[in-house]
Amino acid sequence: MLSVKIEKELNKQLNREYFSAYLYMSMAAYFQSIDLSGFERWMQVQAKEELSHAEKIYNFIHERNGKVVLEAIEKPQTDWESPLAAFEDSLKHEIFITGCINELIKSALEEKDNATDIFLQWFVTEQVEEEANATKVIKKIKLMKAAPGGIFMLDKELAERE
Ligand code: OFO
Repeated sequence: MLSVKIEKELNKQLNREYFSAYLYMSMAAYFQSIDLSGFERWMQVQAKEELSHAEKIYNFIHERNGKVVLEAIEKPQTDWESPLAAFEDSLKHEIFITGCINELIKSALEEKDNATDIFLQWFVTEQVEEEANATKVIKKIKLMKAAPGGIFMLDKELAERE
């Protein structure tokens, strides 16, 4: 059974995961608007991953006899000055999410809620991958800055994300 505090914090994290999906769909729409369909595809796949994160938390709250409470999802930013700026924001967001997961684990340990602690370990590993994925694209954008046409090659590569 979840404590009131952990139930509340898990619901907050649930909202953040839905916001993450919303943010990445907004980035996808930005890439669509500048005709970079590979970048758009990458962000759409990312948004779907975020929905799967939300689903995991949604199910866990119920499994632990808690109540899922959906709050309003904040409006995400809608434009970026460049593909690099969008990916830098995505990395910043992932670092923020990593911090939230760490805080949640701290609370779970304070409440002696081992089940929540163990559940959240999956997210700890996932966040390493999420930060690495954004970092990889940022590095590539920076590397190809001097190469004309490089952005289109990267667009092709990002289109292949499953
Ligand atoms: Fe991007 O990992 Fe969930 O929010």
